[in-house]
Amino acid sequence: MHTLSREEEALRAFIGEESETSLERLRRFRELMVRYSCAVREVRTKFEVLNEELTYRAGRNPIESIVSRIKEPMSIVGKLQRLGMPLTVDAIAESLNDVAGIRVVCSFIDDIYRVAEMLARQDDITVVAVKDYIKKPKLNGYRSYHMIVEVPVFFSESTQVMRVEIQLRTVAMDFWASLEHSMKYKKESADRPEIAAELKSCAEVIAATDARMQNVRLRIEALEKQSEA
Ligand code: 0O2
Repeated sequence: MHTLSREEEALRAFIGEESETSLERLRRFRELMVRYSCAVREVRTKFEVLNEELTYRAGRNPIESIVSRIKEPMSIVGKLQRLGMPLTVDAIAESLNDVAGIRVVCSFIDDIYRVAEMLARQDDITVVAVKDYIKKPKLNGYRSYHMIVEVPVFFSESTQVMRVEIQLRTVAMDFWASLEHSMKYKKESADRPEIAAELKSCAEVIAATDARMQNVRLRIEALEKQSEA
């Protein structure tokens, strides 16, 4: 018996009964995903360009790594259902901000604000929302700088403005968030107060270390300037 893959299951939720209309919906779904994929590539390139230029100018790279992804069809279905939205292609484009996602891992906290500001200043970027979980961490200790941006993508016959979710964090914040996510995923025991408290305490140690590492870098830079003068 053919078992449905996660993508097939999700697509089936979208297309329902087989009919011409369903095929048209499937085509529009695939086209939308292509558009998100191109939008992600554009924003990713913008960060790569900034990183290359800043590395050349300052002699050190502010960005350690960039990862991008398009949300899995099953996760799209799950999120639309959670939001009580209809399972339609239009609902995806109108209601979801995180179908296209980019994670930018920076060396230091000030690098995050610097590259975020440089991106926001670009003519074709519109910042739709910002959540600063570095200045205001989540109760569980999560820290990151989140932006939702709109970027125009130029296709053969039209220009489409697409939304992309960007998460900027330091290497240390990324270490915490990745492990916290993998340990908590679908495990109810991970919500126990003593485990939550331990994770929060780790996040605070990491945040303090981030601040100290930045301070060390600033002191080294100041000493270098002094010796050049
Ligand atoms: P996944 O699997 O990483 O994609 P919204 O996206 O606006 O509907 P929300 O919660 O208001 O929902 O958005 P927010 O706060 O900007 O968080 C969006 C993403 O940030 C999450 O996506 C996670 O990737 C990350 N994130 C937020 N809070 C935490 C946290 O406490 N721990 C970790 N490890 N990551 C977090 P998803 O879709 O929830 O998950």
